[in-house]
Amino acid sequence: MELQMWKEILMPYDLAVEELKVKFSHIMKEYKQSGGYSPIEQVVGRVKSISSIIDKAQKKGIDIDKIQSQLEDIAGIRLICQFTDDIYTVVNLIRGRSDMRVKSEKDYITNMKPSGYRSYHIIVLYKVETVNGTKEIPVEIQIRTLGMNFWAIIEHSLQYKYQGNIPEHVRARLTAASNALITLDEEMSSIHDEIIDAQNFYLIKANIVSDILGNIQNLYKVANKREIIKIQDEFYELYEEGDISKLERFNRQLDIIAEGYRAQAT
Ligand code: 0O2
Repeated sequence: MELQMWKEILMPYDLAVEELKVKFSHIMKEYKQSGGYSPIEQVVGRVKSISSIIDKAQKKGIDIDKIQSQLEDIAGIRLICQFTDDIYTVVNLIRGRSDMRVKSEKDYITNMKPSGYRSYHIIVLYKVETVNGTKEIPVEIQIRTLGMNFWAIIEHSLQYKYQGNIPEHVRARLTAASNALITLDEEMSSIHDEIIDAQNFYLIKANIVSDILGNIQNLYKVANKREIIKIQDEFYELYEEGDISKLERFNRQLDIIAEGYRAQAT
């Protein structure tokens, strides 16, 4: 097949990946903006390279003309989560969406692969609008924790280095690493609530600080310089102290001061 032909075939896959990256990133943003914790930590996506498509088609005995109907991971999205439980939250989120249809699911977390690979795979059918009309594209969504992702990336590189024949002693160490990561994921899940509290604390503080800085910036336009400098110094002191309730109280006072200036102006 000519390069131009490949490019045309892969175009809607590229569109599907780009659109889904935006959509999943937006889910993260929505959770974080409402001051909450996002079950998705990171979103990545890719269209399989032409050489990987040819390799995989050959390995699976798929005719090149049939790759579009028989290869389901040409378009791939990877969603990275902090905790194993988050993976199932994300799976439910995907199942409930109206813009993609779940075709199949594989739970390699409950049923780990013999290699030690763990991840949750969902094939969804996703519609894109191209200049040649609507196309329904299969997209493989891999959902894993940071630990599972770390292991898969390392193992993938070793597969590549040893051309699929990883020596037994390396394989044994990979299995040990996979077991260690299972323990790590379980350990992290057991302090799940504490970690989320810490992250929420950080987010709340960041939101208050951003509000305070906005208020100070607005006061610059209306208040006198000496008052602003006093407010700023007070803010730096409170920031160093790091007490959220004091910062909240300070922000409320700034709101009242700003309100007073607005009232004066009208
Ligand atoms: P790439 O380069 O990541 O795209 P098969 O591929 O024949 O095993 P199937 O049904 O096509 O079977 O897919 P499967 O096994 O559900 O998942 C395919 C993808 O999952 C792989 O794509 C990898 O990304 C990942 N994967 C599956 N098993 C392993 C594993 O043991 N180690 C690692 N590191 N990744 C795995 P590709 O096309 O193989 O590779």
